[in-house]
Amino acid sequence: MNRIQITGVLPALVSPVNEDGSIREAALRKLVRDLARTGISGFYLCGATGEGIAMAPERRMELVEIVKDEAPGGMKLINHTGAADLATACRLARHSRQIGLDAISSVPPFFFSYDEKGVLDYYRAMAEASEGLPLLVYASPLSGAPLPVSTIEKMLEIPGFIGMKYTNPDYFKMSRYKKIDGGNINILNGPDETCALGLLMGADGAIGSTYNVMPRLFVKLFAAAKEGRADEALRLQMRADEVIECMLRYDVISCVKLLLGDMGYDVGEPNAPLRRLSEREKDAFRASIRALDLPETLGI
Ligand code: MN9
Repeated sequence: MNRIQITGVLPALVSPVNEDGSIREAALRKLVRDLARTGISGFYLCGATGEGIAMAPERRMELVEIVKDEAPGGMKLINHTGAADLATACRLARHSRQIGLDAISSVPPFFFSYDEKGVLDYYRAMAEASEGLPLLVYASPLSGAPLPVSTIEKMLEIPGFIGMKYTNPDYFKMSRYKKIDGGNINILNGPDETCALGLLMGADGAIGSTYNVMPRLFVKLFAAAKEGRADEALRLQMRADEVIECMLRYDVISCVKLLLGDMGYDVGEPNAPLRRLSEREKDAFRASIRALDLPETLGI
């Protein structure tokens, strides 16, 4: 089985929501439609940037159904189906199969400290519920359970397991994961700040929050890295990092949502109680972006 099924640039799509958590359908549809024209290869839904863990399962299902309906054929749709309770995770995985999404993904089980058997049982149950949809483990500092190479090797037995979304700037460690099964493991870079490094060190593609607002820059960066133009990839990375540095001073999800709002996508604020910017912070953030004077960096 060829596990390298997802390549290119995939925005970790923001979830446009109202105060009561309901989906802003028109904004979502417009965002998906426009981003799909920028050269990206798909979307990662309901992950950290997509606030899935902070949303009710029904809302998550509604959101992915709308995206499935709006996204042009050929866009890879990966659904983060992780939840603190296995029944919800399996329900979301089953739903992903039913509506024809391309892959599922999850952080390892969290809150309690699970042992390796617990971690493997969690992913196996989700894989079974999805009837073997391609499965990406989300290795993120946001989640507890450790994932040594030896645990990931055991996942090769799980039907559908293809690889990892790796959100960690330790690229030596990433390169050790990429050696599994002779390189037949799909690794997607997580940290946008170091996307070029991830791609140069062997990642097959990249998933990230800031690709919602800089899709074209990262599509160019991906091509440069994979065509051996490392200097060009690094030049683009440095440009993006000026923007990302401003976001990291505040909060990435809120800043991405704010920029999208300013671009005409009425995506609203993050779900409560996630961090929100005060009006002062919003103005200060906008001013810091304007001061960069980097034309053609931001934009869909
Ligand atoms: O993996 C995102 N990571 C988290 C995706 O949300 C934890 C990244 O895209 C970061 O938001 C980004 C900024 O730090 O690299």
